[in-house]
Amino acid sequence: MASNNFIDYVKLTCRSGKGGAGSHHYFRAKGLPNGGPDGGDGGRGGHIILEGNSQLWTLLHLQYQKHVFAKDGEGGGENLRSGAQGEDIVLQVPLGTVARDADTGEQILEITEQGQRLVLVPGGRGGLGNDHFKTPTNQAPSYAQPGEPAVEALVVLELKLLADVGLVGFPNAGKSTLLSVVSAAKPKIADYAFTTLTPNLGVVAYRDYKSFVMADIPGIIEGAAEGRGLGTRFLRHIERNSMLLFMISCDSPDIAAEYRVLLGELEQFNPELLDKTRLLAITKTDMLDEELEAEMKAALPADVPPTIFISSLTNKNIQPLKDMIWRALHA
Ligand SMILES: Nc1nc2c(ncn2[C@@H]2O[C@H](COP(=O)(O)OP(=O)(O)OP(=O)(O)O)[C@@H](O)[C@H]2O)c(=O)[nH]1
Ligand SMILES: [Mg+2]
Repeated sequence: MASNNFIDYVKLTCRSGKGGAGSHHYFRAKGLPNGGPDGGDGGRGGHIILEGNSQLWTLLHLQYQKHVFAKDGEGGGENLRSGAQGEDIVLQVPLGTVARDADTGEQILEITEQGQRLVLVPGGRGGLGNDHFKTPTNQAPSYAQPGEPAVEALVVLELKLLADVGLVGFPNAGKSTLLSVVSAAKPKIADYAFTTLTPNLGVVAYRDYKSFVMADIPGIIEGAAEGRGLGTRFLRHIERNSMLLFMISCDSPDIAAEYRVLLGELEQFNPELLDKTRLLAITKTDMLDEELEAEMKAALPADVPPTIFISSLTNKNIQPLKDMIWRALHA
């Protein structure tokens, strides 16, 4: 099976660093056997930090990093020397990453901006050395604080909005071909059903340095909700897309019927998918002459979404399609 470059969910076992202990040392020098307390503070344990990186689009790079352990802080020393801080771990994540407690599902934080750094799991604070505890009546406290313990957490990272537009269509409709034409993505393309086995993502450059993200998913067939074909599991990948582009080949025997089958399968998977804005692209129209295309346009029923006739092969109407998508995304 093709490797999956579409990781939008990872579970990490995290442990921050424990705080270093405060020292309970006494100053000693020749001729001064009973000096005052001079124990330094312990260093803070390492945090686990998330940092927003706008160059990342998935959580793929964290897929195999199941354990994330930061370093402990060092203990305080004599002569008021503070212990070194445990090194923080900084994980780069795409914008739109949400971190949740894996057990309760509660949201811990969300990364929304480039360079934004938030502490996911705080390191334990270092303990205070005995110097802090001297009082008028006790000039030689033997007490120093221990460091705070490390924090362990099972954390889920999820991408909230992975792509702006999801492609929906029967196998062979030309979904992957469109993605390969409008983005730098190189999905597998072939003239048999179920070429795409796992979703592909592409960044579509739009006029004046703008962009949107397109998700190409496996083809859907009638009965997919009951497990036919590749089933509908992968539809979860388009649940968070802002809009859906339906794609139907112009050689479909019945465009309206094909559209209704797709809609029905989506609805069975999750009725909320039908709340999204829909557009329809009739594909491979390089195979049509003008007369036939006009006839097909006229025959489209009123209940299909706004429709455009495209060809990825000849680039026909690809820019107008991008314009339609952009307008739908920013309506
Ligand atoms: N003539 C013509 N053929 C096209 C066009 N777009 C795609 N095709 C062909 O249609 C076949 C299927 O294309 P894919 O992009 O793999 O289709 P898909 O929808 O991704 O299919 P699955 O991954 O199986 O769901 C390939 O042989 C493509 O070369 C087009 O605009 N014109
Ligand atoms: Mg495909």
